[in-house]
Amino acid sequence: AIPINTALLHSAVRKSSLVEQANMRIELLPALSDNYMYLLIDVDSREAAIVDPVEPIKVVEAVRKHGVKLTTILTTHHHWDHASGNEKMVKLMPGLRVYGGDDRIDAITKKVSHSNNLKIGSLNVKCLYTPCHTTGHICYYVTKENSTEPPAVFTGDTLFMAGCGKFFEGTAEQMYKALIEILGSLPPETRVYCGHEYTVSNLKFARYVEPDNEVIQKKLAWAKEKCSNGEPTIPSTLAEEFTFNPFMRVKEKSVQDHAKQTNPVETMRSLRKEKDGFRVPKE
Ligand SMILES: N[C@@H](CCC(=O)N[C@@H](CS)C(=O)NCC(=O)O)C(=O)O
Ligand SMILES: [Zn+2]
Repeated sequence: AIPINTALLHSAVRKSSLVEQANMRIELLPALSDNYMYLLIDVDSREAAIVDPVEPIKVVEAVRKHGVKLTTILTTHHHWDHASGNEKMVKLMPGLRVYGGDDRIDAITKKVSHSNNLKIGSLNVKCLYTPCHTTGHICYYVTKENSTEPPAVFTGDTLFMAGCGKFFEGTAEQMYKALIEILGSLPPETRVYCGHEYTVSNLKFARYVEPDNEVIQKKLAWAKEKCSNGEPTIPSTLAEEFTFNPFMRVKEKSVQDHAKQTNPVETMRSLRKEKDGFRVPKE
């Protein structure tokens, strides 16, 4: 949780960015100090959805700028830095459908569960139930039929670029299932849009876990450069995550050796515990 006053200061200097893929357009909208909201647009129908609209005014501006019809809120989980904008969003744009996997989500109109499908224009959205950070966490996997472009997945606070969410309401078994079995079996080219800009601090932990992994060193230098320009490091791809994210690499010997474990789930448990107490170095 981030205090409101510093939050507003930070997001004023963080730039938005637009990614076009598969007749879907995704605008990254920085919010609070390090959150992301994502405007997902179906180019064919000009229908749009917003993921975790914690700053509704910014969403309204983006919707106007693109000239699209916002029909849907996709909520990843009930925490205030993701869901507390829902009520105001619905007041500003009456009639919005509000999806989520938890009764604690403000203004929810439709509770979803694993493998539920919904449509944003011609885009298919599949709900992936990934409890652990919270018991009702949902990731949203977006595809477009007959498209050669990669799909997208909105991972909230389950999978971060180079990291994962804290296990507030779940276990290492659940995070293993979420990261390795559910998200990890999506197509490797799938673009990953996560809930926070934590990439630099996550990669510093990754470097501590695997000091000899050169991919981590390179990605960290790249991410620092991006952040110093106020630019997002998002999206990554699932294929990339398997090369530098320690929580996605719990089957790798180097990561297991660091954790002094031989079992992937125990490695997951040990890494999370270690990261909870990790002091991120300045450099
Ligand atoms: N370590 C976070 C502190 C804030 C925090 O605890 N964030 C939650 C999500 S709202 C989390 O799950 N963080 C993952 C982590 O610290 O590894 C940061 O880099 O600012
Ligand atoms: Zn969060």
